[in-house]
Amino acid sequence: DKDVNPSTSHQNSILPSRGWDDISVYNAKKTQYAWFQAPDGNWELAKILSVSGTESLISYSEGKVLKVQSDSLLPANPEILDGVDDLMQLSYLSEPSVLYNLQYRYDRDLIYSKAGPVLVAINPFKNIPLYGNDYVEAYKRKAIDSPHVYAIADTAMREMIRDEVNQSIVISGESGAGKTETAKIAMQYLAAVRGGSGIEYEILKTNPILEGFGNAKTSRNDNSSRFGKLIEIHFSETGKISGASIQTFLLEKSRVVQCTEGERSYHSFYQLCAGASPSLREKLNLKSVHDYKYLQQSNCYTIPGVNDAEQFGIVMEALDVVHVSKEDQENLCAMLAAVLWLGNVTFAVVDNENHVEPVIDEALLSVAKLLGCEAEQLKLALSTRKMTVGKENIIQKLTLAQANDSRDALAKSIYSGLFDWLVEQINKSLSAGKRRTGRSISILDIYGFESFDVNSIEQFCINYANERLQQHFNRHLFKLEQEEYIQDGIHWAKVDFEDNQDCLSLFEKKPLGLLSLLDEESTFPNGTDLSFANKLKQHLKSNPCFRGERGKAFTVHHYAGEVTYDTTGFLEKNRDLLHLDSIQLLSSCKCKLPQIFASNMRSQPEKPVVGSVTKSGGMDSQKLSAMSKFKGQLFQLIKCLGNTRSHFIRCIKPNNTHSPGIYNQGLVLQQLKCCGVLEVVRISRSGFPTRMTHQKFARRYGFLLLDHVASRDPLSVSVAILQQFGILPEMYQVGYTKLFFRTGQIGKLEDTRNRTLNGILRVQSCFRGHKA
Ligand code: AOV
Ligand code: MG
Repeated sequence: DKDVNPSTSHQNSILPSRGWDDISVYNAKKTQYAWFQAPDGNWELAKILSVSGTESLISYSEGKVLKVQSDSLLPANPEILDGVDDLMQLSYLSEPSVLYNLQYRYDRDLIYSKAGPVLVAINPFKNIPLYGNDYVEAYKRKAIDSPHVYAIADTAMREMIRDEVNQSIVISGESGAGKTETAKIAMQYLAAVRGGSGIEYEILKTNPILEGFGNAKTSRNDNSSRFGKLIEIHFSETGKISGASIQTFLLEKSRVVQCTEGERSYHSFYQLCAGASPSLREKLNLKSVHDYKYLQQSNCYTIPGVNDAEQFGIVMEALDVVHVSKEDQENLCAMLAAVLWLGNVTFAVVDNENHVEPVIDEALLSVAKLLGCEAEQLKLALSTRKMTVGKENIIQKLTLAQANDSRDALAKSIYSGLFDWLVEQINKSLSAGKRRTGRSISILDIYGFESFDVNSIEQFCINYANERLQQHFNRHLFKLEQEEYIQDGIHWAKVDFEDNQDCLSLFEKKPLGLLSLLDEESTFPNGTDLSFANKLKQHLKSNPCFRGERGKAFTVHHYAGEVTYDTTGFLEKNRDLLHLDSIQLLSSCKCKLPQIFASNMRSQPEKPVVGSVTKSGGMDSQKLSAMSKFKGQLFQLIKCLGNTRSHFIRCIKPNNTHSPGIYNQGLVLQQLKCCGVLEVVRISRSGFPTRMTHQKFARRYGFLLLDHVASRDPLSVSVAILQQFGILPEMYQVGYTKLFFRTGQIGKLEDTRNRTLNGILRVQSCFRGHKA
C-alpha cells in the first residue's frame, strides 16, 4: 500500500549505504518496479513484467505495455520509503527517485524536505496551515521534527548559543520560488522565540517597507524583490533579540524609468497614487497612475488580489514604527511624486542643431516645486552639460536622446537615493541605543540564477553573485568537510564535487577577467559595447568557461548552465553616471531629502565627482563603477558569511503558472541540479556530517554513563558512551581529535541527554520547593 504514513515510516531507519544509482544491487534483487522515462520526458513508475536478455517488458501508466532496454530503467525505492523526509534516506538516489519523493510529499502539503544538511522548500502557491504560534511552540519544544524553516531557525539559534558562533541562513532559488516568504518565516520564528524587548516588532515591520520600495510585479512573480538583502539579527548575552542591521544589494534602478509589458514599476508608486489622503494629493499635485508616462509604458496598473491603497497605509504605519518622522514620510512621498512627474517632462527642439530644452508645463513645474528648486535651474540641468576641457569650462547643449537620458538618470538616482536613505533610517532605528554585545544570525535573501532570452548586465551581476554563493555553498559543505576528514586522519573515500573556481576566475582575474576588462573599457572615452565585446573575445577565447558569440554577445559557462549575455548597455550602466549638473541641482534643492542623496553621491568617491566625466563620456578611474561597487559588496558579504556557520535553504518553484498542486518534473529537476541539491545528497550520505571533539563529546554525554569507566581520558569515555548506546561501528569514525557521525546519530544521544537533564532539573526544583 502506498499510503504509508511518511512521518513514521522512516523513523530511525538507517539504511545500508549504497552507491549512487547502484544498478548492480538492483539487478541482483530483481526489483519489481523501476523508473522509466516516458516519451514526454517525464519519469514514470513501471512494473517489470518479464526480463529476457537485455530487454525488459514493462507496464506503466494504467496498463500500457512496452518492451525497453533494461539498462534504460532505473531502480525504484521500496514503497516503505515513499515520502521520507530526508532524501538521504532513499536507497536509490536516482533523479526520478528524488523527484518522486519530493512530489509525493508535495501532493500531501509536505512542502519541506531535507537533503542532508540542506532544507528544500517547494512553493505551495497556497496557504498551508504550518505556521503560527502553535507550530512555533511545537518546534521550540522539539515536539515536531519534520523539516521546516522553523526547525532551521531553531537549530541556528541553538548552535549560536551552544557553540558561540555566529550563524547565517542562506536562502536561494529562482524568481518566485519563495525566498522572501521563507526569510520572513525564519524572522517570525526568531522574533517569537527570542523577542521580548519590542525591537523584534520593528524588525518585522521592515518587511512591508522594503517590499513597498524594492519589490515589483514581474512576469515571474507578482511580488518580486528587485534587490538582494542581508539582515543581521543581533542577540544580547541573554539570548534575546537586541537589534538588527540590514544591507541591500544592487537595486534594479532601470525599472523606475522602463519596464516591459505586463510588469509594473516599484509598488511604492502605485501605493502612493492609490492611498494618499486628499490633502497629500493636493500638496504633491498627485494624479492617477494612468497619468504618468513611467507607469503607462507597461500597460499594467494593478495586481489581482492586492489593494495598493491599503498597502500604502501599512507602509506608512511601518515607517512610524521604525521612527521615520511624519515630515520625512511626506518628503519621501514628495520624492516619489517628483520621479513620476519627471517621467512626464518632454523636450522641444530649440535650434537648427537639434538641441532641445524642456517644455515648461505642469510636469516640469511640479518637479521643480517638489524638489524645491527653480524651474529655470531644473531646465538647465536637464538640457545642458557642464564640462571641463583642459582648463576651460564649457557648456554643451543636449540633443533629444541625451536630454531623455539625463532626465531618466536623474529619476533613477533620486529613486535609488531614496531607497538607500530608507535603509539608513531603518538601520538607525534598529540599532538605536543598543550596544552590540552578543552573537548574531544573518538571513540572506538574494536573487537566484537568471537566464532569459536576452541577458543584460543585471543578469551578469546576479549570476556572478550566484557563482560566488555557490562556491561558498560548495566550500562550506564539501570542501571543508573533506579537509577536516583528512586532517583528522579518518578513512573516507574522497568524493569529487564540481568546483566553480574556473568560472569565478573568468570573472575576477586581473587584468584579463570579465570584470577588469569591463572596467577598463568603461574608462576609455571611446569605449563602446562592441569594442568591449571584441576585447573579451580577443583575450578570453581560450578560457573553457567563455565563448565569444556573433556581434556584441558572449556566453559564460556557469555552474548552473550556459548563459549568453548581450553587451548592449553594459558600458553605460557600468559607468553609472549622474552628471555634475544634476548633482549640483539636487544639492541646491530646498527639500531636505534630495540634498541628503546629493551629499551621499558626492562623498562616495575619493575625489569629488567633478573630474569624473571626460569629454566623450568615458569614466575617470577615480569614480567607482557600478560593477566594482557591487563586487566590493559581494566580497564583504562572502567574508561575513565565511565567519558564520551557514544553514542553507533551497527554494523550488514547482510550476511557472503560480498554481497550487501542479508539479512540473522537468522544472523541479533543473532547479535541483542548479542549486546542487542532488550533489549534496550524494555526498552527505557517503560522509559523516556530524562531528564533535572527544573532549566535548565526553563532557556532554559522559554523565549518562551507567558503568564506571577505568580511564577518564576523553577518548575512552567517548568510546564507552558509544558502546552503551549501541551506536553501530559503520555509523561513526574516531579521528585524532574528533568523533565523526553519520546523519541522525547525535539526535538520539541528544534526546536522552535532554530527558535526563529535565529529570534532574525537576528533582532539583522539588528540593528547593521543600526547603522554602
Ligand atoms: P522569491 O522571493 O523567491 O522571488 P517570493 O517569496 O516572493 O519569491 O514568493 C512568491 C510567491 O509565492 C509569494 O508571493 C506567495 O504567493 C507564494 N509563496 C511562497 N512561499 C510560500 C509559502 N510558504 N506559503 C504560501 N505561499 C508561498 V524574487 O523576489 O522574484 O527572486 O526576485
Ligand atoms: Mg523575493
